Amino acid sequence: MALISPSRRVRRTPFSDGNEAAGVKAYTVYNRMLLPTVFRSVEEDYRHLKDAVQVWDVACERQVELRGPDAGRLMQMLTPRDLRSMLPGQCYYVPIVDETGGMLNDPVAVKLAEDRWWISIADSDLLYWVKGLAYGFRLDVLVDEPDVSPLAVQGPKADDLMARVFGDQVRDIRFFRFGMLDFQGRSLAVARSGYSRQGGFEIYVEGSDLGMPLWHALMEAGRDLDVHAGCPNLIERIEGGLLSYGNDMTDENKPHECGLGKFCNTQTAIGCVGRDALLRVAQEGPIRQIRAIEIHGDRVPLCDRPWPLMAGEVQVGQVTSAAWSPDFGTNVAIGMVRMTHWDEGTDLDVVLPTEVRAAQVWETFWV
Ligand code: THG
Repeated sequence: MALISPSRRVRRTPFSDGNEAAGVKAYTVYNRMLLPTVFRSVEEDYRHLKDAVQVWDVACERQVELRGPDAGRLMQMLTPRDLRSMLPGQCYYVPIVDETGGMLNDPVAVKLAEDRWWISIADSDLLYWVKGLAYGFRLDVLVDEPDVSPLAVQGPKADDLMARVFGDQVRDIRFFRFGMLDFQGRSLAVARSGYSRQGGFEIYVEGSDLGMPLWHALMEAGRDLDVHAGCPNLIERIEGGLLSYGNDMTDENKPHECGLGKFCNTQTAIGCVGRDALLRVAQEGPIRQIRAIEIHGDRVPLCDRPWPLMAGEVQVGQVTSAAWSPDFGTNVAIGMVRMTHWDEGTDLDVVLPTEVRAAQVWETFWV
């Protein structure tokens, strides 16, 4: 593909200079912001992520901040996950749904205090929906996008690298919890989370001015750990079954179709605007669902449009993410499959742009 033309509409991040110095080879656009996709090659980046430690510019995971007495009430209006037992210091992966139960986003909610939340969004304009609800319901809450840019540290050596920069307290942070840790006299939320299965942290960098100082501190502290700039890796995230909003699901899908039923408490999530719409699917279950798909044969191309999944002449689903996995020696993929064909081991055909391939449905991902 051709290059992306730089312009004001495609926002740079506080770490873009670091990516460029590290030799970023390709970007995508996410929340109207640059997101690196390749440094050395997708496969070299994959190997290095699984063996060492990487620093990822995920500033494009923008925050929608809710501040004020009605912040908690507004947050519960957005999601069918029951938030009543969530404490400050916790992060929750939360489906966000509209009044029809359709998925608008699948962010990480960060509870800073009873009256202050961040919604760390995937790629959709959630800010306008949240502002609309706050205004329409006359809620006592401020909604905006603060100057907060997540920087992820991912890989098996992430704990060691982070301890060198933030101290040994990082080792005590539990999964999907955060602590407030000091960097250059400023207090930053540091969570054990991230868009990989290799383990690691996300630093919510508050203040763009801190971006490059923190980037350099991590790179220098990790020299002997073979730290390198990286980015969410297509192969690794498909193996791990991490979904990509806009690719693997859209507002046409209910959370249960996305395998996110475990993050829905539709009976008790009182106040969620999509609650009534979701009650039926919560009771009866979905009629199509996300599945791990193995595509036989040699390396498939990048999936930039849905690839039909066929049972003979009948379309029974689609593949929306796919990549060659060096570790599993096959093509790993994510698809949405109709109930009649979603059982483990079902043989299907997948229609690639230039050929038809044999494919197989799996109940679990490659983890
Ligand atoms: N971190 C933060 N913000 C984000 C992402 C992130 N915003 C965009 C995007 N990623 C949102 N999507 C996801 C998808 C999956 C997960 C997190 C965000 C994830 N899921 C685990 C799972 O499904 O097993 C853990 C869920 C859990 O147990 O609660 O981590 O990565 N800040």
